[in-house]
Amino acid sequence: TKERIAHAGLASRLMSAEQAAALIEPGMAVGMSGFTGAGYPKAVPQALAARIEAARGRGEPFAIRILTGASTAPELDGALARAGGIEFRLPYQSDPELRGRINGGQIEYMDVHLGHVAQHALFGFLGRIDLAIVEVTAILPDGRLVPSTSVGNNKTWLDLADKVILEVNHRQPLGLDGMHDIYYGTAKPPHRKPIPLTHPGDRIGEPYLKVDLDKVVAVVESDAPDRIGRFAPIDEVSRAIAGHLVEFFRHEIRAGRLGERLLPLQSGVGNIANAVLAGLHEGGFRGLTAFTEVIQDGMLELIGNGTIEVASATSFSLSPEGVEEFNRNIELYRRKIILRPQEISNHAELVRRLGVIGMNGMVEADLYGNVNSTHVCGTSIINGIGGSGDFARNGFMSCFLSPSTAKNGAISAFVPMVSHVDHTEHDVAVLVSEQGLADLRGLSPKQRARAIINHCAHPDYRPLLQDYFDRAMRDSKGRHTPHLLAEALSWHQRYLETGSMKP
Ligand code: 0RQ
Repeated sequence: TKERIAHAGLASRLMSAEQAAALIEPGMAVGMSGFTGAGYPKAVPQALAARIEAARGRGEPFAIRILTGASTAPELDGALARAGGIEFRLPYQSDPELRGRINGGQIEYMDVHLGHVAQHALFGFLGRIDLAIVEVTAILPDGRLVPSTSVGNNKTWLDLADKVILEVNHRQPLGLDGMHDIYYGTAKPPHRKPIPLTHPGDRIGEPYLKVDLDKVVAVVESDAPDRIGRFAPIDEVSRAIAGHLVEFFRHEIRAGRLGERLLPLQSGVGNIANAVLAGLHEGGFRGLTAFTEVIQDGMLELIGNGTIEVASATSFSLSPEGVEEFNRNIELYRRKIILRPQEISNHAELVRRLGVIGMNGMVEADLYGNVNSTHVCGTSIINGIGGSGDFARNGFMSCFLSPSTAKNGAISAFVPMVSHVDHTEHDVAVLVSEQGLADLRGLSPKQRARAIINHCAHPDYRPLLQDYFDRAMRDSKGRHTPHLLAEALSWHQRYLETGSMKP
């Protein structure tokens, strides 16, 4: 305990998770640590869920507002959603219990660009923040905090919250000390200055988080691993998508639009992102950089084998094997990985300056290149927009990737009109499915439609899309972005009614 909590004043505020949870009141807005299942508080939220369940048992309503970095885990989102303890939640989430209640209409959920959360909190757009609950690796003798496996919005929650609860997790390796770069130079307009970062490997801040010690009302110890999931082995479809993208990068190098080392890469979450990273190694790329949000297993491998020289992110999302590998070679990874606040990892200014190549998954795209990253049939959210919009709008080039069909072919990922828009046609440069790649740069809407039908759509749906497009060209009032409005969402309606988009 002395090694992890070296500040005497804070050590004197040590208490149990139950005692700390008793400090939380109904209706509070609580900023919590956590990003893609890493670095979230593990003890206090569960104790709070028990307290909420007991209150509800007595017929007393008890729910709070929860703001995080991104997705957390069953011990936080899952436990509190199940207890009925969440009245409002932002931003990205991925817990099945929470998702079910959001889509059931019981929980208000606000989906926000991950790069916007900290500044919207600072501007006062999100209201008052009563409490921060932040996991840390250790507390130094002077009270500064060694961050955990994610940084997320922790700096902002610690700065803005009235009170702070710190969870010191003994399971997080002390070797994390020195891996973080916390930039304290962000301000409110009109007092902003350029952010002095010109390379993904630059360090522009300090390794530790700061907190006003008078605000810390509790220090709690925990000893539990992050939520760790397994990645599916790379299948044929993911391999094909990765193959098309790598071939496209080679083509761009030959055309002189990209150099041999490409530009800093951002890659999203999930199996396809992992496959693309593996594809880059097999494609012979070396000395690349990443300016991204999440370090997955694939990224560790690329750092290990020299494909990636340096990676900037805000969080880890590793499998059990990934965690073992990380702990085994933490000295190497500390030199190659920099974890930053998400307001920096996803900052429009930096993504644009560095010329980041964005590569993200999507739910569906339409004929004209609008992309839906979040909703099934326009009404049920999957996870949230995450950082995809920060990179799509501001990057050098934005690529969206998806198998051409979902649910065993019952759903086409390429539809006449998307049922929800996250990324407009203006923010989408390249679409990739296992069928091929549509390069939409410099094309008008009708030219984009032809490229998407011919290169991305599944052969089962290609004639249907072509037929829709031909009839829209004939019957649409306007011929700039031709549509048959009464029919544009009929594929989704058919899926809801019959279980398939096929007629
Ligand atoms: O559901 O498992 O129940 O079958 O969506 O789809 O194909 O496994 O793909 O894991 O890459 O996720 C868009 C969700 C894709 C993800 C999304 C169903 C499909 C399956 C998952 P099942 P896959 P992926 C940086 C960037 C937004 C955030 C982001 C995502 C499930 O990429 O959340 O980009 N992106 N962040 O069956 C109905 C369709 C569907 C569909 C797929 N057209 N209709 N269901 N599915 N397409 C990281 C962060 O920001 C943190």
